[in-house]
Amino acid sequence: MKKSRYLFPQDYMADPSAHVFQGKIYIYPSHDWESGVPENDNGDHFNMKDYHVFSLSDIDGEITDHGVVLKVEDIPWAGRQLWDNDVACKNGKYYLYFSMKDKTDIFRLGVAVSETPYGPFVPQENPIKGSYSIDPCVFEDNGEYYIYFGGIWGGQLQRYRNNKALESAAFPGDNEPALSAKVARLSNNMLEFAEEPRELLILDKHGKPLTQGNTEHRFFEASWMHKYNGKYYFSYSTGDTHNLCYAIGDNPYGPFTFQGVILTPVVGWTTHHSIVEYKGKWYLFHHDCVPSDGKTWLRSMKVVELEYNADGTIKMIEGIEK
Ligand code: FUB
Repeated sequence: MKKSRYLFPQDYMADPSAHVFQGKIYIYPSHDWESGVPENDNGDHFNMKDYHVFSLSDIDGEITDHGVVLKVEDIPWAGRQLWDNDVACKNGKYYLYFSMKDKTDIFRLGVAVSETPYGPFVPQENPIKGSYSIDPCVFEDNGEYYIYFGGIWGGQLQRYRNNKALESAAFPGDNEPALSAKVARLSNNMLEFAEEPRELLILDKHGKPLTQGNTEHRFFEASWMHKYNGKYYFSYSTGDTHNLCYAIGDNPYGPFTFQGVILTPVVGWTTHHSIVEYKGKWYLFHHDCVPSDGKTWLRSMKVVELEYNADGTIKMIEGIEK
């Protein structure tokens, strides 16, 4: 396996969502910076204020920084903290889905639209109706588009059940089914949920839902979906245990059966990724905090080749290379 490489050593970028558009890889990261906000369990120190777009036409080649494509101050409903984003293309238009706190400090999902994959992106007046929590990922399958989202702790998912806000945040007991990501089909115009978000079920090998106490494997944040040999691979971060894990299903809604770890913990608290095929090879885009000497809020994006075993399982990658 080839070593990973840092993609943009000039600045701190995290949560890279990579897609192939118009024959190139486009990367949509979060843009970390030193805002001075103290570190806490809510993730207030991840106080990002804009997004850049990057592209590559050769995986080992030079990266192009397309500059700032969306800023907090341009978003009418903005409070603070532009967290992870993702982009989908439909009928020649590009839709950027992002997570941000509104003016009442509640995370919502927003959409911004562009004529090109490299922006600038024009935000909608309001967040997606009925949206909550963080980390949107959009996946196209047979002409339908599905949005995956959610994140616990600072991502606020524990404040909801069945898409309704609770009186107060609550986690399931350790032996109860874990809180998990949500999935919804998008409307034809890509700007709304076409249906109530559904629970994304991750089952163990015996068909039982992963439990909240199974912290090494249960969902925390950072949803990603890709398809390989006709199967649907849902991957995610386990947050406080710092693994990237995956589960396989037969359709975009699941259920998904847990398979294992894709990436062992990296230097830094968060781990977040995307998986994409380019010119016949598969790649894992992710981040770590090696260049900032472990500052969790100053992350650097990387890429490494991802390989499959003959049975479709993914070969585990070491987060800290020897
Ligand atoms: O970048 C801010 C947050 O950190 C993301 O939304 C999470 O997935 C974690 O990577």
